[in-house]
Amino acid sequence: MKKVIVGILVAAVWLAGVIGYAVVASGSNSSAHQFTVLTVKEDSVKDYNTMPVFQQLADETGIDVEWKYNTSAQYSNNTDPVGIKGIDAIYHSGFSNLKLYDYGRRGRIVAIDEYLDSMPNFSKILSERPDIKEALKSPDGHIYSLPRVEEMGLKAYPNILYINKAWVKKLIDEGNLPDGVNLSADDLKDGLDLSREEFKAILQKFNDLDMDDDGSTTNEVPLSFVSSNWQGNESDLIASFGVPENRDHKTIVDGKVIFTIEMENWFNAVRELADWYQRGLIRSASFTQQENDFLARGQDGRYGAFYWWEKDTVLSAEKRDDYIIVLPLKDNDGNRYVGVSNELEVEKGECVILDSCSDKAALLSYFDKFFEPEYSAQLNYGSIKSGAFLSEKVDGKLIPNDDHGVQSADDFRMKNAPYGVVYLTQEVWDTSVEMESRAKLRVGNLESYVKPYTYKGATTIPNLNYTQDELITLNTYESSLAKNIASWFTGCITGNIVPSTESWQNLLKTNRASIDTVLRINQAAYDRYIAAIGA
Ligand SMILES: [Ca+2]
Repeated sequence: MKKVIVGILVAAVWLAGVIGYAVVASGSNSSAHQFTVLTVKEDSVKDYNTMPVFQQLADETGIDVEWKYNTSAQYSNNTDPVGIKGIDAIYHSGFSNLKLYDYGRRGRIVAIDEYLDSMPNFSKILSERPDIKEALKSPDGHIYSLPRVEEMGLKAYPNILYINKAWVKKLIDEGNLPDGVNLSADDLKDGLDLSREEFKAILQKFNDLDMDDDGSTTNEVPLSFVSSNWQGNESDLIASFGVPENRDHKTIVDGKVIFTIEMENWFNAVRELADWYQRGLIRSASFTQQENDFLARGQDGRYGAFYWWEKDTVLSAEKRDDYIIVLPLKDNDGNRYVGVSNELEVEKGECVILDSCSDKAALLSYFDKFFEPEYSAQLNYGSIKSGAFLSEKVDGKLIPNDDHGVQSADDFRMKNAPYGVVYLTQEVWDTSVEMESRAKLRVGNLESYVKPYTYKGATTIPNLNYTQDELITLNTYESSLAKNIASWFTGCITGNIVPSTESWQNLLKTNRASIDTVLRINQAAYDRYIAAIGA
């Protein structure tokens, strides 16, 4: 008996030792491999700390990250987020080129290129993609942030024109088509071919008649968009005048950086849109509303036509079939044009590591996993375990699950996907992750109805790598120039400024120094970029 008790005691002491050791081991482990990361997140998005994708990352890497949150409003109120105590990194930092460089050269954020030994995935990307490497460099040649790369070939073309087919059908049926417009019911399918003049005449009917038969002719919105928004803006309506327009009014044509506002056709477009506004075809709401207002107002099929990427988010389920895609509007010579946006598929300031981080290599080895297809997919769409993808792969590819019951695919994704640092390229779509069906639909629509009409020689301005002086100069000129253009543009269309040639010339004259300086710096940086990537 005594022996047994001694045995138990020995075992207990031994066990206590093991447990004690284990506690100490995991304790020291966690002090080395536990990090706190601040992320910018709205309350509607789920807690990252309980998301399965982050649990999977913790299991695989042995690195434990505790996520802390700022809403975007809180975050933007903080003028020095890098100074926040007790954090090792900032996710969704959104730092501009100038901010990255400023923090980087003062040693407050980490030069990530010095830790590539701990980052096999990121190293591979930099060696395979010189354009991405070039895009990420700061003026001193260092890389101070981790990027988001999502390549679908979509972002350069953020506007598709949709028209209310049911209303056009009603015009046909009731003999109310405008003079000179010849359409039959058979024409009313995706790819409707209209000149800008025909489109304008149809919008006039939408404005004048009671299209929805509710007894009022005042509640129809002939054409809607979200002015200067990144998608669904008025740029391609202006492009129809033969202008490579985008919301920055700045693009590259045949290797030359230009401002569209200097083109006579741009001024002609502004003058014509002022007329559309006077006639009630476009309304003041298009210049004041935000995305959410625009989407809410479109649900019941009140828009005669609108610009957006896809119609499903704009319309309630029962109204979607009422709308079809219109080809880019023909000008008087029968030509069609669309511009290319400067929305980039490589976004720079997604994540920065603070100098105060105690084990930079370990934290960067954790973030390096984000670039792997299976993690990138889950970060971008939601965790496999929460149902963002089907449980079985097909031909080695993750298959998105589009069915979330009563919840829309958009809603599900907004709540379940942290976004941020991802690497999703054509190779990934080909081999590892099936593109969402709505993304495939967008790609197909753009290929068929938009891209073939790109203004000749127009290309997106890539992520340019500026010198310190250039960054400071751009910072001085760019935002005031953008404000001046926007207020003149909106003022002319909405009737607060008379869109005379003199007024336009005066806009160019008063902003001449800014225009020339911005163009000169952009061109120099673009020329260096082309030389660096060997294009
Ligand atoms: Ca009505």
